[in-house]
Amino acid sequence: MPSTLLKNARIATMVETADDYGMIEDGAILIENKEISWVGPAQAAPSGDTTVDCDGVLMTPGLIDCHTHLVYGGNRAREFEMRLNGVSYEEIARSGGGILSTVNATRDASENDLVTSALPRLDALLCEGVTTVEIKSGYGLDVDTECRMLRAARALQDRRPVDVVTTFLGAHAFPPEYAGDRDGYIDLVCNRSLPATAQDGLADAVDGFCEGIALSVAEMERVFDAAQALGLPIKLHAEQLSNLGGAAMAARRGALSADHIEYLDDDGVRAMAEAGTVAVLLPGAFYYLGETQKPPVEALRKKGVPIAVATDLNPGSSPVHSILSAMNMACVLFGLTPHEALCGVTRNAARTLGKPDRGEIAPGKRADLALWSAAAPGELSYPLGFNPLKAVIRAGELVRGTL
Ligand code: DI6
Ligand code: FE
Repeated sequence: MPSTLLKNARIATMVETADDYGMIEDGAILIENKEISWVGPAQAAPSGDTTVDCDGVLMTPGLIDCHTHLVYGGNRAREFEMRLNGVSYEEIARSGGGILSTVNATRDASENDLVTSALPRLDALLCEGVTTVEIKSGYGLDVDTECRMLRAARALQDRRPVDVVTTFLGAHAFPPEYAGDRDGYIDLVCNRSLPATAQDGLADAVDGFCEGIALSVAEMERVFDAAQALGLPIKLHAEQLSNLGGAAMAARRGALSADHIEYLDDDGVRAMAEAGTVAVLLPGAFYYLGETQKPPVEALRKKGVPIAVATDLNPGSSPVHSILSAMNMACVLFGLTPHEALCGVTRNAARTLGKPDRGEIAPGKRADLALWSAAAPGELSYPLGFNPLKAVIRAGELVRGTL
C-alpha cells in the first residue's frame, strides 16, 4: 500500500510520556498500511508516496467513546417527564419502569430494528470525530435478546466507518420472569447467556451494574467468576448511586475499568490504583439524574488512577449523544482539566477497551485521526453544542470531511 505524508499539521499526539498534549506545532505524520509509521516535526519528515498539506489543522487521535448503551428498543422520554414531575430514577426502576421498560421494547425489536434505530445515535458520535465506540448489551436479559443486541452492535461496523467493541451486560438488572429468584437469573447469566455470547465471539468484555437497585457485590462476583473462566476481561458500573464496594472488588480481580464511581471511597481508589483499573467518568448520567455527589477526582489524581470520560449514551440516565459535551461536562461538573478530558477520550479510553493500538499518535498505532478547526486542543472541551470537526481519518483512510 502506498504511504501518505500529512504535513503542516499541529499534532496533539497525547503520548503518555508528555505531560501536556504532546504537541508538535509544525508537525507531519507518515501513514503506511493503516498505521502511523512516523510522526515528528515537518522539517525532519521522511517522504511519502503522496503528500498532503493540512493547512495548519489541529490533529488529535480519533476519539473513543468507551462506555455506551446505544443499541436498544423504544425510548424513555416519558420517564424524563416523570422525573421532572418529582418521581426519582430509583422509584421508576422499582415500579417496573426504567431499565425494564427498555428491556420490554428491546425484546420486541428484531436485529434489523436495533441496527436501524441505533444508526442515527452512532452517527451523532461519529460526526464529532469518534472512530472507536464501545456498545453494551443489557436490555435483553434473556439469552436470545442479549445475543441479538450484540450482533446488532457488531453489525453497525459494517454500516459505518467505526470500530465497535462489544460488552456483555446481562448482569444489568433482574428480568420480570426472575423477580422472586435472583439466584436463578444469575445462574442463567453464568451458565447460558454468557457462554452463548462467548461461543459466538459476540462479547469483548463483561460488565455489570452493581447497585442497590441491581446486583449485589456477591452476585457480581459470581458473574465475574464465569466471565474470567471464559477468559473475558471484566469492568463494572460501580458506586453510581451508593457505595457498595463494587469498584474495589472489580479492581482486585484486575478489571479494565470501574465506571460512574461518584460514591467511590478511599479503599476503592486505592484498589483501583493498585490494579491499574481505569476510572470511567460519566458526567451525562450525573447531569441527567441531578446527582450532587461528585466522583473523587482529586483522590484519583493523587493515586495516579487513569481517568477516562464517556457519554454513557443510554435511553434512561444519559441520553447524551455527544462526546464533546461529555468532555465539557467532565470539566465543568467534575473539575477535570481540558487535557484530562482529552486523555479521557483517547489514551485512557483505549486502555479501558484493552486496545493499546490506538488513542495516541505514535509510530505503530492505528492511523485513526480527528482533524479540527481549532487553535488548541483545550478548545475541544470549551464550548457546549459547537462542533469544530473538520475531517476524520480511520485506519489511514479519509472517511469524513476534506483535507
Ligand atoms: N447505569 C447507567 O448509567 C445505565 N445502566 C447502568 O447500569 C443506565 C441504564 C438505564 O437507565 O437504561
Ligand atoms: Fe452505563
